[in-house]
Amino acid sequence: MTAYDLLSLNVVCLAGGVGGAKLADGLARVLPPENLTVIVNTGDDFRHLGLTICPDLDTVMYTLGGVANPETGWGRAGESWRTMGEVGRLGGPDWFNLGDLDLATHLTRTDGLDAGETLTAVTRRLCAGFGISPAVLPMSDQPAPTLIETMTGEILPFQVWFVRERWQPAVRRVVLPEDARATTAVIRALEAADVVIIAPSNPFVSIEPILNVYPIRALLEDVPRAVVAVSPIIAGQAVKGPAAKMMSEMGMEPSAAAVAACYGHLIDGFVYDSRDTGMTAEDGLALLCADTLMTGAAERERLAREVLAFAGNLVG
Ligand code: FO1
Repeated sequence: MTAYDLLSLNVVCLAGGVGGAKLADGLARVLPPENLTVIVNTGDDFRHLGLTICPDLDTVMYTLGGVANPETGWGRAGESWRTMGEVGRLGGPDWFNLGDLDLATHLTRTDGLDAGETLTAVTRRLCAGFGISPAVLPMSDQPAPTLIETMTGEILPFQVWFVRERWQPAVRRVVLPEDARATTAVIRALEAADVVIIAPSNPFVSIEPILNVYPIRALLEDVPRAVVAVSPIIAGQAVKGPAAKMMSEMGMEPSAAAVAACYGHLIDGFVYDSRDTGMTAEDGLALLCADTLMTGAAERERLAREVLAFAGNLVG
């Protein structure tokens, strides 16, 4: 495929938090906006201080909008914390940090949802406010909360485990809802996709919650679409967050090869990092070795181009 042909591919990116947002941003720098849809995990969403918080949608939105906090990856750049400070002083729950600018997003979203808008519609409106052109879609319009079962048998809401407990309680399994349904927008985007890119997000708490939403997994299994995943594990370690720790706790070796095995026959191609060695092709899985550490905008764009060229060759 020529570089020109690659730009005419319809691309869907499945994304969780920071890693997903970075690759989505790289893709947005390369593709015409009408050819890119980002489907985002909403399993992390929760109600807090009376507000609906959608951390992964916001991380993707702030990153594509160029307003993300570069140090944390989540939240807004140039943030102030006066409201949160006062919540803490008044004895309110201050374990989940909501900055003053970030609060504007949660207030606007919650107000829209309370007025009967869908999450898809309110996300479109928020994206317009941040000048974002590609479609950013929540995986579902209904709540589809991810739960964490710890080794002690305790079941924790995702953000309680992730932020309040700093992902320290060892994980026995991730519990996903059985009745989650995709939106019409998500189904249409996947039906029209030539290529689906699974971003370097946590396979268990970012990507699996998306695949678990009916009928997303079945749509990915449809042969004409090429499905390519990018490893979030480099040399046995997660670039960010608990993926490697979870793999060890759930009885897997923390490695790029184990991530590829988790996705199994769902993927046609797998991108692993150049710092990894010993990855060998199995069962006809195509492999690409690339520098996957997206340290800046130029690296995001370069990785996006390499992944697109790789995926373009796999389109059936
Ligand atoms: N992550 C943290 O580790 N600590 C926080 O206080 C925190 C606040 C927060 C506020 C808004 C938001 O959109 C995300 C926030 N995150 C925070 C990140 C977040 O909850 C996780 O990184 C994701 O859910 C995992 O992808």
